[in-house]
Amino acid sequence: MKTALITGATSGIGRATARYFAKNHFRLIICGRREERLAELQDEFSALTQVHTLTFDVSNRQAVEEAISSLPDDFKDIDILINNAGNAHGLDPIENGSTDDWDAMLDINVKGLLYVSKAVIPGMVARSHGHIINIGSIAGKEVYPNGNVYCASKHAVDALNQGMRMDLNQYGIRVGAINPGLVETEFSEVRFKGDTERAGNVYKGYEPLKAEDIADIITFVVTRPYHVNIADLTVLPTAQASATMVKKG
Ligand code: NDP
Ligand code: 8X3
Repeated sequence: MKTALITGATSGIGRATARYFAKNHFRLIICGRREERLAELQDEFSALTQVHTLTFDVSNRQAVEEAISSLPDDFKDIDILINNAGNAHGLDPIENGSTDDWDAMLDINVKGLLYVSKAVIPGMVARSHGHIINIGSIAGKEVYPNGNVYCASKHAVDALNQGMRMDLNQYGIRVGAINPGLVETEFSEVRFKGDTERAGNVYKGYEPLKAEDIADIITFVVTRPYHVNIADLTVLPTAQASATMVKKG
């Protein structure tokens, strides 16, 4: 049985991926800050597989180290790491951007991904086996107006995905990125700080991706034979041609 650790499993892409993995009977370590949601998911999945929950903020280095080192023996050997936790905070021109928003995006999307990877990679290296999937974005391939720091954080994920793949190549560890376009999740609610009307408008007038679409692809990627590494995949709704071009109506 494979063991998978998913960050950001309480919502959106991470939660949908956890559901797909549970159906595939992967042993699951589900992570997030919202403990009640993790408990609900543990109940939901426990008939299908073994589940362990870890409640921590990925941007808190000490909390990350303590959480990963607290894993019970059955869950310690992580085969698959899904670096998914992340969000956008704000959508403002650079001259008006909030430094708190900038800190949050860089601390969570970049440093958080690094802290979790740092805690998990040594076990993969010791076993010469493992698969890391970094959730990037179309925003890591292109920059769009007012996306400045979020785009920078996802460009950093793109660079780290390439760097990790090179450095871990000698250990036979697979590393790849999935870069979604517009997916209807809690992402825009977080970006617009709870303004549900503005968030809802992001997904109106066309058919956005669903979290399950990405989860299905992640499940495909992790179930390829071990010599196959899907290194970098961009997935857009059919209505979306680029970060800034969406056919509506
Ligand atoms: P959601 O807001 O639905 O989910 C985000 C998840 O990240 C939640 O489970 C949240 O858990 C977790 N998270 C956020 N901050 C932290 C933190 N500081 N510590 C621990 N966990 C955290 O958004 P998505 O599912 O859409 O986003 C998942 C990933 O996909 C992100 O990396 C995002 O950038 C990326 N993405 C999303 C796209 C979209 O259009 N939706 C497109 C391209 C990429 P909790 O709040 O419980 O901590
Ligand atoms: C999320 C997609 O286009 O809102 O990464 O940046 S976008």
